[in-house]
Amino acid sequence: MRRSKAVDWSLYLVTDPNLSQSRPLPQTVEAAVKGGAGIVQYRDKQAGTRKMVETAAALCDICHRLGAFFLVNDRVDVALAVGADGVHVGQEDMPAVIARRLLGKDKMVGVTVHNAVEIAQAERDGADYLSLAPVFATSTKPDHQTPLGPHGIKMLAAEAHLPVVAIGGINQSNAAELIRSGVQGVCVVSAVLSADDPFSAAQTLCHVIQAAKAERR
Ligand code: TZP
Ligand code: MG
Repeated sequence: MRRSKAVDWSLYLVTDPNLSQSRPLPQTVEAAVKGGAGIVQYRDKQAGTRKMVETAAALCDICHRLGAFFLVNDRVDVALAVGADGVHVGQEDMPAVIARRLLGKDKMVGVTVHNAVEIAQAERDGADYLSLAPVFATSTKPDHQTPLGPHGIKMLAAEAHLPVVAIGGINQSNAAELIRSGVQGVCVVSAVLSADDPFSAAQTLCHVIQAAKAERR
């Protein structure tokens, strides 16, 4: 993948249409990026295509204006329509190898993985990064798989040859432990979207993550 700047995986925000505390999503995303989120993934399993394109265009504009990467969950068509930096796909979404073919080599393709077999497959399929999920049980995604726990994350992160992030139940009190287990960054939904102050929530998470990374060096 060709990119004009390096990706800082440290804090990766995933959106959810049911969180965000009745604030407009673009406002929350802007606050989170200003607080330090370097990547935003627009994820909405309920909206129609028209609404997705409108929301994605607004979020993409905010992210690019503020220097963050912008990805769309699953929907290659929506990502292409708004000039997103790429897509993130799960094991039941568009196969990564097809997403790669449709998007070309210059866009980012991320894949959610739960085990070593899926890691190897995603790497063969041309993924740019992997998301290990879930670390902990979370009500944000009620149909999640069995939690891997920090130890499982450590084992799987060691298998990967690509940048790895972790997702599921991560917040200010456990982010450092995840970074110490070898992932490049953490993905959060509720810890930032549902916070009273998403800017401060993102900023505090970034501080915790940077301190854990400094310890690792
Ligand atoms: N994939 C695995 S867990 C999850 C997704 C999208 C949701 C994580 O949400 P939260 O609120 O950060 O636990
Ligand atoms: Mg998906």
